[in-house]
Amino acid sequence: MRFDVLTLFPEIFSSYLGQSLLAKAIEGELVKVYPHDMRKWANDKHNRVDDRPFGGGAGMVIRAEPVVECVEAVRQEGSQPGRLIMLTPQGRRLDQPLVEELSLEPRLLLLCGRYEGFDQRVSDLLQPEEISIGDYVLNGGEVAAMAIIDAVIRLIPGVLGDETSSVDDSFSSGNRLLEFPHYTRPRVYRGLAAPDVLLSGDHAQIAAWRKQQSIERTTRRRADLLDRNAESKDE
Ligand code: 6GU
Repeated sequence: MRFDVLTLFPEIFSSYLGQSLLAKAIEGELVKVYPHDMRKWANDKHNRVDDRPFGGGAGMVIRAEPVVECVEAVRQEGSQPGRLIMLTPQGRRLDQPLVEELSLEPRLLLLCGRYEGFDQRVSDLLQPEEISIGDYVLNGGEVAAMAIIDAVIRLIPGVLGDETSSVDDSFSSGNRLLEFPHYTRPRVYRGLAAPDVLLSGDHAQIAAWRKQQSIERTTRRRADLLDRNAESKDE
């Protein structure tokens, strides 16, 4: 799978890309991530990527030209145009079903904004899909782009060490419950014992205990997920 990240701060991605899980996937050619500096496409006489908003007001607006030209040039590079995503707090909220859908794509182009946002004509001309990672405001789309890459690549077969380890994930379409608690050695730590059932060797009992813990946790912390499960079963 190929990711092209269009940004004004490509260096933000370098330490993330060197991180072990991702580095291995990149080395094995399962995943390719290419940051592109949109500043290179700012071809007016001052090489400006941003400018003051028409109509006045605080902050700066990213000019349409470097963004549109950069997207067009980067699209030419690959064998397919890819799915174009703009990271913006105004977008559709990212969730695990959307992550699963994105993981089936051969190529994603992630457009990261800064400042007050893009000139509206970027959206008018390119018609990107707009995605947000939650109801809070980040200084730019870069952290959101990394969240998407991180969530998507762990679903690509061969990227996670254990092929099945994303199947039990909270929020995946097969499991809309929060994960159950995990324990490892020692059996007793500072007077706190791991539950006996986990050491019983009885796999049916263990599965039942985990399911019950998941339901309890979800009820206490995220009752909204149970409502959503009920809705999706009604469909
Ligand atoms: Cl995608 N961008 C910005 N700037 N803030 C956000 C976001 C994206 N998602 C949540 N907050």
